[in-house]
Amino acid sequence: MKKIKTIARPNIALIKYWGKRDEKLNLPAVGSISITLDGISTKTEIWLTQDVDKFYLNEKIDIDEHSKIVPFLDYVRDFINDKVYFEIHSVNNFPTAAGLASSASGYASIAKGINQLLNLNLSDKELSKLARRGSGSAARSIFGGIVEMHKGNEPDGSDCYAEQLYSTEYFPLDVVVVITNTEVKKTSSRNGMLISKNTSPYYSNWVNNSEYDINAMKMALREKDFNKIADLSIRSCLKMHSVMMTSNPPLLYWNSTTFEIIKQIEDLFYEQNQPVFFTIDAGPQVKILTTPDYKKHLLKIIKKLDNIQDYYVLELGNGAEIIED
Ligand code: 2P0
Repeated sequence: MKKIKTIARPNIALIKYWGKRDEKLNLPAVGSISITLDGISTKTEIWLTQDVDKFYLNEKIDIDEHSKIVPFLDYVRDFINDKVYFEIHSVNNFPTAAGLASSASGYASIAKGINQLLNLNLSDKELSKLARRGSGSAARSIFGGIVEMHKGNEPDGSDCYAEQLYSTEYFPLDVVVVITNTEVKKTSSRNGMLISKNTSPYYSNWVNNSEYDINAMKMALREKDFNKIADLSIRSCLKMHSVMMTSNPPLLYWNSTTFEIIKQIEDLFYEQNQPVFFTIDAGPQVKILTTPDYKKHLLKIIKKLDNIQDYYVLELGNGAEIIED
């Protein structure tokens, strides 16, 4: 029996994705720019089985996860026009509640595995479109280093895909993920995006401004301008959270520790001109980015923080890969 093993890593967006232009095809309303991480990953084993899909996350059947993956596998069956079924075992080497999108590394590793298992010979661009069907952010985890997700304009999503802007070596960044709370979030990103689209008075501005943010970040990256990268990242994050907070019901993902850390990092960057910035996703964890030179100093600051539960020190990583036996 042919069995494929793959690995993919989570990513963190510097220019954020929040909102869809098409829920059914999972097409984002805005483009995004992310970095793929190293040090944490999802490993997936996948093979063909009979009559019914089986999905194990961390060696357990999870009803919620199973109900999310079956529509994705239905799409694969439509795509290849063949009634094949899959047994999939995905294992994360990081806690699911850590605020690091496990769906990104999960679906990227599964898409990579399906491509190999069924000899589809998809290019990475097509692979990112396939991964996007599982989770928007998964399209970005197909690639390593610094990645752009194109929102595209075509109704069928043919121009909606991710691509690598720069490899892992281009711009050395270190990432410290600070865990402030490990409870599962009340509102998933998928539901939250729909609530924001339908109710936030700021949503249309968020969508209309996104192209400017993408282009400004691409220029900052081209110029390797840390301060511009930092400022654009912080403001994209805060704009996204403004949309979340002004949704109805409000999507308040932060806690008081999240806010305390933001204040400290904001002060370090904007007042003390230190090379450090933050970004936050749909949860209370704070991702702090810095240069290799400043990392040691940053870790000293983090160790002094009250009320944090844990932290991970990570770097930029590669895209989805086949693991050879
Ligand atoms: C991002 N997030 O750009 C943003 C920031 C969360 C906040 O991409 O519905 O799990 O599967 O496409 O990919 C999380 O969204 O959502 C996400 P779906 P996904 O990283």
